[in-house]
Amino acid sequence: MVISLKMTSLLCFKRAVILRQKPKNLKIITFSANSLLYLVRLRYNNFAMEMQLKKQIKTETLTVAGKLVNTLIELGVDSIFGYPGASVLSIYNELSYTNKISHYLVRHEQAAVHAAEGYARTSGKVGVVLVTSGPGFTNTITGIANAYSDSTPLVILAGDVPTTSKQGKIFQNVDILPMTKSCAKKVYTLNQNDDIEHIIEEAFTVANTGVKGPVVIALPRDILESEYKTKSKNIIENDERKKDYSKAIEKLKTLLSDAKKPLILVGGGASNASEQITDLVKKYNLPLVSTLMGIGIYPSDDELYMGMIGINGSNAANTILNNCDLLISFGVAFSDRSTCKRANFGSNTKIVSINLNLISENFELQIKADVKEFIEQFLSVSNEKYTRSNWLNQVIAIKEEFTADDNTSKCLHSSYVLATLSEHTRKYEPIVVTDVGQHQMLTAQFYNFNKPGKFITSGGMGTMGFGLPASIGAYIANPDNLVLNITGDGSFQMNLQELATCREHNIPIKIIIMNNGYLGMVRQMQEKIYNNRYQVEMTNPDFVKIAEAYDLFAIRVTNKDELIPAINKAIAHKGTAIVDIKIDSFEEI
Ligand SMILES: Cc1ncc(C[n+]2csc(CCOP(=O)(O)OP(=O)(O)O)c2C)c(N)n1
Ligand SMILES: [Mg+2]
Repeated sequence: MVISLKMTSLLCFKRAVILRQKPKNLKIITFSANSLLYLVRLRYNNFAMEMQLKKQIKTETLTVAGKLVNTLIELGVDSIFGYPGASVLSIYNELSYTNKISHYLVRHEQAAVHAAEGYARTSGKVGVVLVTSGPGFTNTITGIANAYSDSTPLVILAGDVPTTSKQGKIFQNVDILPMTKSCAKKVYTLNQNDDIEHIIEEAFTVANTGVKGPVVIALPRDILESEYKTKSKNIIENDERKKDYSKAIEKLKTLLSDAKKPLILVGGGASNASEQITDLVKKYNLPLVSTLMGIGIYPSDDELYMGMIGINGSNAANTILNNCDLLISFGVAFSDRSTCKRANFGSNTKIVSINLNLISENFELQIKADVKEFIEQFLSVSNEKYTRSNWLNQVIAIKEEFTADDNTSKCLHSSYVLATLSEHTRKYEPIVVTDVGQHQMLTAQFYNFNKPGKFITSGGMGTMGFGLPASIGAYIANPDNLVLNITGDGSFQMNLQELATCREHNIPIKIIIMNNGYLGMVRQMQEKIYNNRYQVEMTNPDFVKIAEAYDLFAIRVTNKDELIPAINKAIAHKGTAIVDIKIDSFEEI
């Protein structure tokens, strides 16, 4: 090859060195000794500059960004879900010096928040998100609102433009505080006089105590890059005193002994009290129903479990709910999705609510309490044994009457697919993460959950696209547990770019696409309410080919015979696997 070096080719080569790629038009290069020397110097200078910069940042001063990362390490943070940009590069730089925190680079900031939610909800720890200012931050808002609705503890570290350039039209500048105030538990803006250590510690406490939720910290770039100096501490004291519920307990005991048809209702706010609720149900022989967020708190395959209530609940559970005379609810928000028309809800029933929040003055009894603490006290002072065989026989008959049986159908129905999947995977006790739509409600009804923390779904917001990233987070928090993402063809396409994150970090989740070719939940509503006028049929891509493009394993299922072999292959596969299941397009919940 003839090599010659002219000024144009030199510039071209210089750019290539910087970009670390071979320029396409550089076939012949002429050179002289001087030019070669220039090239060598250029490379050396770049390298030396990089090294000097690294040294300066690391050794000379502890920056606020450095203190931030140290504080995260002290708090036991092991995983961060993020996406970088200029405002937060000082934090990324600090992260590069520690192996105590793994950073998971997602492909969209909304997914970072959902991944952190999946992590938090399956670990009991606070999920941590790191994003840059402007669009990086605005992309997180759906996720933050989702975490707020479902009381998920998160800390979102959001880069912000320098304090000196807050005024005027500044690149990637948005006003984080007003944008997030209504959908976060608390929002901080780091000021020059604040101590980052105290802010971070406080944010973690706020996120993970009482009604949990997402906390946002806006981090101006200039403060992050400045030298760290300790400031005075502003401690939040937690009231650790144990509460005395004896009066409320006496009232509840009277209501219970007067009731002929008592029923327990559990919601997401009771997720820490699975054991206590089970003890209570067994001791008092009470039937139990659940909201969407309460699924798994009480074992689904126990005979006293009557199913999920609400607009998308089972007929059996809703019928039993309408027939009870005393409803004792634990950690239930009484949202419109579970109570249908809230104004009339329970008009013939006495309602008791035990929750961290007060719900309604119309209830017979409201006890503001931590569910676990309350039931422990209740059980410690009650020795009665109840039978109530009439009421129990009645509810068991209602449950049997409504039990679906579609084993005879040739076409693949979701109920059959999900019941088969449940039966076939129960030995793994998987974490099941759903998306939003018919498949979500059918999973809640037909997959059996026998332990808390195994059913992860977007309840309060119903955010399509939650499932795949939340599954990634759930796996990272539980690497020894099988994680299934049961999704719809619509929802999957809302965040499918995260397949790249799966490939990169070799996340062995199993993605089950309930592919009905429709935004099924919307089709069902448009059929019923708008006389079949719908626009929600989808020309979907070939999901198996999509998987191939990401270098992932995928398999398609079109009939019953293929179902179990496909599930087996997906589980046996070491990495991410997609099972694309063609199901009936016109199912109803
Ligand atoms: C981000 C977002 N956009 C729109 C909706 C409204 N919505 C609720 S369910 C649904 C259809 C979901 O379709 P798919 O994921 O295919 O599930 P299917 O109902 O077919 O099982 C839509 C559009 C939503 N919940 N979230
Ligand atoms: Mg669909």
